[in-house]
Amino acid sequence: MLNGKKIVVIMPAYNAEKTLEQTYSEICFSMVDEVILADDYSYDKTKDIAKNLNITTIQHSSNKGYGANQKSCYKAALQSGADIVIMLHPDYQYTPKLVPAIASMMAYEQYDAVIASRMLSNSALRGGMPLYKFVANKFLTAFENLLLGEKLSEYHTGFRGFTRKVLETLPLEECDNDFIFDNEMLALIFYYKFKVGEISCPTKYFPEASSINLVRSIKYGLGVLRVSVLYAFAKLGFYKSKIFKKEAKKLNLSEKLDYYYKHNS
Ligand SMILES: Nc1nc2c(ncn2[C@@H]2O[C@H](COP(=O)(O)OP(=O)(O)O)[C@@H](O)[C@H]2O)c(=O)[nH]1
Ligand SMILES: [Mg+2]
Repeated sequence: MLNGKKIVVIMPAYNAEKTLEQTYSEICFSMVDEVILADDYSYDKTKDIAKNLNITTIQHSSNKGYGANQKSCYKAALQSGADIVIMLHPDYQYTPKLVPAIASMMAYEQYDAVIASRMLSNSALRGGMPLYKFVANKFLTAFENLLLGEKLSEYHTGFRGFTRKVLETLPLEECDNDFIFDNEMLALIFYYKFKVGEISCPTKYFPEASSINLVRSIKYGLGVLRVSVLYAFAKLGFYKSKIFKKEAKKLNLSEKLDYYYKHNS
């Protein structure tokens, strides 16, 4: 709990047996109330390790993808009464020690969503990020900032936090079931005018960590270009793609009016 808010850490996991325990052991349990892991039909011992650690575990009966895995996590977190949800990859590439920093930015109501950026402190290359990923990250970030009219240091980190309101409002079920889910979610957060904060975060690339390969990275990069262009189209009123078409969910009347005026002023 922090400032009366229930803090839940979610872990979308796939073959994370080598790194899960280390990641879990560094979570600050004086603040974090619950950890929920969704196992996307791993072929290693991820789910057994999660159960031994007493982590609330959701088991997919087939491999559904990284986005689908996150959807399962967010649904479970909302059902368990989370006020703030922080996604932490179980591959130990992001330090769990920054969970409290991320949580506090939302628990004290300064931001609706927070990303832990590897690019703010210029430490990504020192942490072992491959040069091609670094250059692609810079290029895609510049492109997306331009088309969204925002100013983030990156859109591609896997360490992020959201308030309950964000998760209840976004039409996440419309989003991709694979890796582009992350980018669609951030675009939607801006589309719905939520406030996004950033903190700097070290990253480490090491053999046991999971990292998408070149082919999947290219697919992801093209997806980011597509999401950015579709965002601009939706904003300009040319064309509303599936994720931008849906009205905000679960808003009460005053919130709906607020939303309407923000989008029509
Ligand atoms: N469901 C699912 N999850 C995956 C897959 N590949 C990786 N993951 C999980 O998603 C997280 C992010 O993927 P990762 O490969 O680490 O990406 P990167 O480090 O951001 O390049 C990891 O911590 C994995 O547990 C996959 O094919 N399916
Ligand atoms: Mg990784």
